[in-house]
Amino acid sequence: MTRVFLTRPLPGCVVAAAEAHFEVETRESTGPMKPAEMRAALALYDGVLPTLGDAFDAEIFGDGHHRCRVLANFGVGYNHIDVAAARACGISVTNTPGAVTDATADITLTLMLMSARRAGEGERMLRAGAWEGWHPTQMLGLHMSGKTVGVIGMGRIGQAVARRCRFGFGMDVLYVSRSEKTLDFDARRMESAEALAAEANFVVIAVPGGAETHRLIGESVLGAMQPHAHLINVSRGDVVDEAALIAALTEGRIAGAGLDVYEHEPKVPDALIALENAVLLPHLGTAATEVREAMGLMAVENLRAFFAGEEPPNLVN
Ligand code: 8YV
Repeated sequence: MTRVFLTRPLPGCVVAAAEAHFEVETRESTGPMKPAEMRAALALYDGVLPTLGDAFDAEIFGDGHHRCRVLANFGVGYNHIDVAAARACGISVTNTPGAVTDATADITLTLMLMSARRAGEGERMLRAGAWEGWHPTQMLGLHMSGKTVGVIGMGRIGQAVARRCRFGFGMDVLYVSRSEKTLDFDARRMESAEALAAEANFVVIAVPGGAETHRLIGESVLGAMQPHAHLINVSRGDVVDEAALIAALTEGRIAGAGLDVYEHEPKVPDALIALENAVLLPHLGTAATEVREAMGLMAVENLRAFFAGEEPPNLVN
């Protein structure tokens, strides 16, 4: 029987779906896999369902002799897996696009509103017993409706964010993307991230992550932003130069940042935590019951198709 390894405890319906097709074993830890665990998983199972944090790099794939034929990633981002090295030893990699789109777009809007309207800062003040009562100039933020959002990376998530901003908040949409997109709403493609940053009230990062987008947002994009503008990142932490962001926030060169991802999760720089104008969420992008179930079922369907000899619907290599 085909043996499949689930690298984290997953929702019951996902485990049941996997058990309908495979002999399933689950790793009980919620933390990232250690190198020895990843090597053992490749050696002992036909299919593995890894997640964010399981760093399947070239060294883990090693000499290329493994029992494992497929890594069905739980999540859309697969920058933790060296897909070329996987391919080189005959291992297919799949992901879960679509399942994560709306939830990630929703958390983006949460961050935009929280940052613009100083929601985290206000809640901290109230809980600290420091609220002295309403007055007309208390804790004023930026009004979001009717403003301009600049989306960097106009894939599924970028488009879902743009649509929410356009139709929910009447915002103008700018974007940068590797290719011109055919969109069902008005949006202006900009020639560079800097040009977008100069005009946007909100700069939203929705690129896929990985080597190509490492430190894409640094001094030059942050420096182009306006002092009232907010930077929002729901992609991968290393897309942003965190030191440059901390400097821009500390010096008031931008108004705020809303982050769901960090370069070295779960470590978040103390300097960032100390800033009142940073909204910091613990990678909650897809953290909703139905979404995690849908992601898991999609990963299991990729495994089922693969072992049935079909092309998995979400093959990335
Ligand atoms: C997931 C994400 O929860 O889908 C992604 O790429 O970043 C997340 O929101 C996480 O990756 C699970 O592996």
